Amino acid sequence: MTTPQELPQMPAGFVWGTATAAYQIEGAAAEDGRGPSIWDTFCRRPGAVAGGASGAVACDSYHRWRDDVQLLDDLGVDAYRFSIAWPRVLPTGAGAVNRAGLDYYDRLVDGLCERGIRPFVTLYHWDLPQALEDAGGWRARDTADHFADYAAVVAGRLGDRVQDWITLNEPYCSSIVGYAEGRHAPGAIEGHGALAAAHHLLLGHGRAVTALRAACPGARVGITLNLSPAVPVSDAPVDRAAADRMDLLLNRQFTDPVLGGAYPEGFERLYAGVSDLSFRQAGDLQVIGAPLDFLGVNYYYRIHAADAPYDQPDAALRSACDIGVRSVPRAGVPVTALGWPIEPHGLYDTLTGLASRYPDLPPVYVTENGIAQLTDDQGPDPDRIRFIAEHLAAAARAAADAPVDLRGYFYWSLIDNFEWARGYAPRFGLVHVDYPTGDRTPRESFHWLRKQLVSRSR
Ligand code: GBH
Repeated sequence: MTTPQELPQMPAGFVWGTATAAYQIEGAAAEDGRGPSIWDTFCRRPGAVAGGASGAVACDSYHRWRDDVQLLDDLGVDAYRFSIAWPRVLPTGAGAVNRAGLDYYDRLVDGLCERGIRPFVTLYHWDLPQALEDAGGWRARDTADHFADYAAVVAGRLGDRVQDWITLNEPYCSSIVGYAEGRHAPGAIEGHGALAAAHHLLLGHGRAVTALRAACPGARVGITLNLSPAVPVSDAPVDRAAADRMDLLLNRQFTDPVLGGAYPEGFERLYAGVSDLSFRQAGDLQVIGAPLDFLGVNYYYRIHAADAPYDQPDAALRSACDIGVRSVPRAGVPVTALGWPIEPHGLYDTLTGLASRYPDLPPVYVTENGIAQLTDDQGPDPDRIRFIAEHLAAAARAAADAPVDLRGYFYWSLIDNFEWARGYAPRFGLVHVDYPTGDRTPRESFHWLRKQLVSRSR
């Protein structure tokens, strides 16, 4: 039976959408001149991805994008957030443009516009061209310049129809998970390199903001950050301090430079010995802190943080994620099939917290929020319906209680897809995808959301 949840009334003009990312849905990894990305390489590393899976075929959206557009139209959303694969546009990351790669996004954007669906384009959702990684990847300052050049190329082609641009998706993941935890591509475990990567990602973001505005007058430019409130597991001062370190690593390391033009207080202390921070240059923070048209927030869960011994007591050998904190399960908190705590109030705290920390907070979109199931079925998904309704309600409360100009919500994801290191088992979709046929079947949550959306006009 359907759970009777309903969505809260949102202000006129509120944007309803769904989100995906290139490597997770497109497939066609070697087609029409696409170059290899760090994820193609990482997926070949034994043990890196569950079941030895890769995005080589994924949902085959490169060929089946019309099906995706049809689903969006059926669902009745206002907008679709998708990402562009940098190695389709510039196979080696810089230099010659691959027209055929751009043509794909051109067709997709036309398809969306024909149905009145507003494209929100993410320029970087983790798929760095392998050739740039071979030259140092995000550890190298040049990569920030190449990123801005790539942004200009894309905006030059799509900027007549795309106004809403997201430079980066979750630079935390690209830097810390990719270069410090090693659980994402390129799979490095470093201190200095990971912090340099984070800085160069932000620098690339700032340079791309300028490039996008130059190539596309009228562009609205933002960045998407994954934010998770870090709460201490106890009142003990050591746990409070641990939660604060986690908040710094996960949230403030990114929000303070982007929204406040400064690195957070305590940053140098936290990484003393891990990195000399020599990658920072005068003027960088002005570039990184360029005023934005909006902030994208991806919210999935809260972190329950406990003090823990460092994995590597010698600071010089520590990776950038080794900050003496463990994320621990909390008794009584319901979790998703992936074990992620379900705490809609964490979205409330995230949004109200942004408003109180940043007086000039730009308009905000929730650019991702979603729940996975591990079962491969098309049956009823009441947990997903409840998850969406409760998170929307929390977001609406935050917008009512705090000066947060909340403009929209994108559910992750439209369709089941390649869930990075976890392969294809976690399914986040409103729509079930059958592998390997690629057949798409809307779930009950899709029909529920559709019913909620038809009642309001576009
Ligand atoms: C988003 O990241 C991504 O933007 C999107 O591509 C992805 O499909 C979606 O989430 C769902 O995961 O595996 O338990 O060790 C969200 C931030 C940070 C959440 C890394 C998962 C690893 C937790 N992610 N984190 S776990």
